[in-house]
Amino acid sequence: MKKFTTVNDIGDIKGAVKEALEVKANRFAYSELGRNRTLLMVFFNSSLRTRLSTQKAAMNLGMNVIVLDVNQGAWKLETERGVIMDGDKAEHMLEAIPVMGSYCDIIGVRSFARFENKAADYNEEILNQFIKYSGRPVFSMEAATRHPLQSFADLITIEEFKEAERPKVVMTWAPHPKALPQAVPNSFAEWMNATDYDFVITHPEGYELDPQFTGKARIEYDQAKALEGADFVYAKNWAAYTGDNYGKVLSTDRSWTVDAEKMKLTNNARFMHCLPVRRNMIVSDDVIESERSIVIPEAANREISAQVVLKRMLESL
Ligand code: AN0
Ligand code: CP
Repeated sequence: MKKFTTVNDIGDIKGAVKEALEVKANRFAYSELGRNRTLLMVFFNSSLRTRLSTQKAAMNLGMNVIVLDVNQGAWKLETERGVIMDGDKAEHMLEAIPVMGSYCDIIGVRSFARFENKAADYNEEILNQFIKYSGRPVFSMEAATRHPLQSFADLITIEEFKEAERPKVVMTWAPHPKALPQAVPNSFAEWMNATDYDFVITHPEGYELDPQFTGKARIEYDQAKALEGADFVYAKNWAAYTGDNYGKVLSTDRSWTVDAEKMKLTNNARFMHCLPVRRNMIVSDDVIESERSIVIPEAANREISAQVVLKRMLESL
């Protein structure tokens, strides 16, 4: 595998889950595969889970790991070509990226949507420059439009916890005080559409996502109706995508918060969230603490999804 940025890069999804469960059962089976290989993780944004789980996955494979927090101690990077660099940015990405590539074998990049320019975000301009100029296999650690390591971990988690062969999975928008990217919901939708699950998305009007991700999913504006009979409730906030509202917070309506009353509408559903989560905005304390909440095993599976991706990349070096 030379690139991991979308569900398409993982190939057969059933095979990927099978490989993930094998890795999980024996996570040190390939501890020689990464010997003398170096992973560089480049963060333009904060992280807890991605940083720790991806580093752990690399260590399980015997790799060395370097982490660069671009905003803490690195030179400020110019991303636009043709700019007269007389401002505060000391270095251009066009030099920085191949230099980074020269110190490693595989690169992971976290670069969120900036909400300044919709086309730049949705063209994945930062991530694509890494793919083009680093000379290394590149994987997304959440880019502007997708978070595939998260969605892969979510899929593994659903496969582990599902009781029905074809579960009903409901992704619900929930309120949050700040504008958050669409990467997690886009990506989750893209991965759920690659399964045969009954997949429903619910959100207030104005929060429609890009149809290239929602695809064949059923969209239901009535949250209570959407939650009826759900086996999994996947909560997430995102900022508006459509038109001039791109990147805006249109609502912080707490009637969309997932609480115990909402969960009663479901088929005793499991509660999921990618974390970090704001309690009593996205989800009530009692729901996230309930025995139906699987947010911790979901986060733990981030190590597994990362290890499958790194293993496949190492195998193709
Ligand atoms: C990010 C987001 O919503 O994309 C990261 C989630 C994994 N969340 C925040 O910035 C709070
Ligand atoms: N879920 C997730 O990607 O978390 P971090 O932002 O902490 O990495």
